[in-house]
Amino acid sequence: MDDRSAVPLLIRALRREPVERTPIWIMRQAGRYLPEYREVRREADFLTLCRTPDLSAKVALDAVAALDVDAAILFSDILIPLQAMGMQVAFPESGPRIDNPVRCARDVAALRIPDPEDDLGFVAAAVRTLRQELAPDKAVLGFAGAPFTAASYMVEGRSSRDFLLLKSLLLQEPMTFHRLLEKVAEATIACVLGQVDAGAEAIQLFDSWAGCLAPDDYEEFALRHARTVFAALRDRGVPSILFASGAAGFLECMARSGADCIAVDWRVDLGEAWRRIGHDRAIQGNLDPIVLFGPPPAIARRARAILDAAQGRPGHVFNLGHGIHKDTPVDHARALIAAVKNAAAR
Ligand code: 1CP
Repeated sequence: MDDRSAVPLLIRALRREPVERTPIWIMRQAGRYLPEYREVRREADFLTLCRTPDLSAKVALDAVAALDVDAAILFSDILIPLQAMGMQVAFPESGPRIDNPVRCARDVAALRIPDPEDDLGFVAAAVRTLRQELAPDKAVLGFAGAPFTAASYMVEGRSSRDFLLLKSLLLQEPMTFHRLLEKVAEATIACVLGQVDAGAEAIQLFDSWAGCLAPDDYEEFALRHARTVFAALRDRGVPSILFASGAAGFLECMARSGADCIAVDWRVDLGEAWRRIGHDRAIQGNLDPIVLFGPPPAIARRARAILDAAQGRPGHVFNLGHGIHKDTPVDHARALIAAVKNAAAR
């Protein structure tokens, strides 16, 4: 096979094929810790960046150039599709905010299902540019929020510590809450299939806040609706990744999501997590992002420990256990990537 027709390393690993080395990418790899990103942000606010395909593709490609990771991830946000559903989303310095949160059945009924071309054409255009510009051995990753995490922003209107409004709705009006999640799942399917049609070769769903749920509630309210999305991706034959943070209490449940790969954080040992998930699924993770604030030899040692826990089994994708911190020294991120790549040569 020549280079052009080669399947990217990350995609082969997600299919659990034996690979020459463990692929690596970094959650939130395009962001404020990169000088190239800060440069672009001086000229454009965050929403403009997301809605302008050339700028979105540029910052995603800049991150790949700066780090030499094995994938570019679409530069967008999990709140962008919510805007297309009718939510008023703003991204001030203090973090994202929704000014018309969902609080009752009437609010749920008013939500629209976006059309991937009419409402999110700028996303498709960014993905197409990424696939054109990126080296063929590197993968283009699309993403969306998992329905539960997307709904958590829709109900709370911002990020939350205790998810009081969200859990109150879940407890007081479970049918309304399910209806909301069904609609978000439907919108998410439109959104990720739009990305696939534009050239995304794998899709990750971020269930960043699912760790606030008890295992039974995770199964009923988060897993059920994530499954709907993964079933739609399965029909397209596109490998999928499910990330949740703080998920040690329900890893076995995540393994039943229909995702090909489960992404875990650092609060669980990778070897143990993989046994619980089952070796018939790929696994992604799981370095604590704050380890990148330590000295490079310590970063390499901890990366090695994670590779050892994976035991060279096919299906491990190296990543952090959550998004990279905005104050991370870029050299330390590079040291991690070098350590993971060089491990294969050992
Ligand atoms: O320039 C800026 O100041 C904006 C900061 C920023 C960036 C760079 C936001 C606001 N979003 C993003 C991009 C982003 N968000 C990407 C693409 C970049 C990449 O990965 O290279 C992705 C995949 C996301 C996904 C995302 N957005 C998640 C899931 C990942 C996670 O870390 O858990 C979540 C929870 C969000 C919401 C959001 N958007 C922005 C911020 C600061 C946040 C988190 C706020 C919070 O804690 O609630």
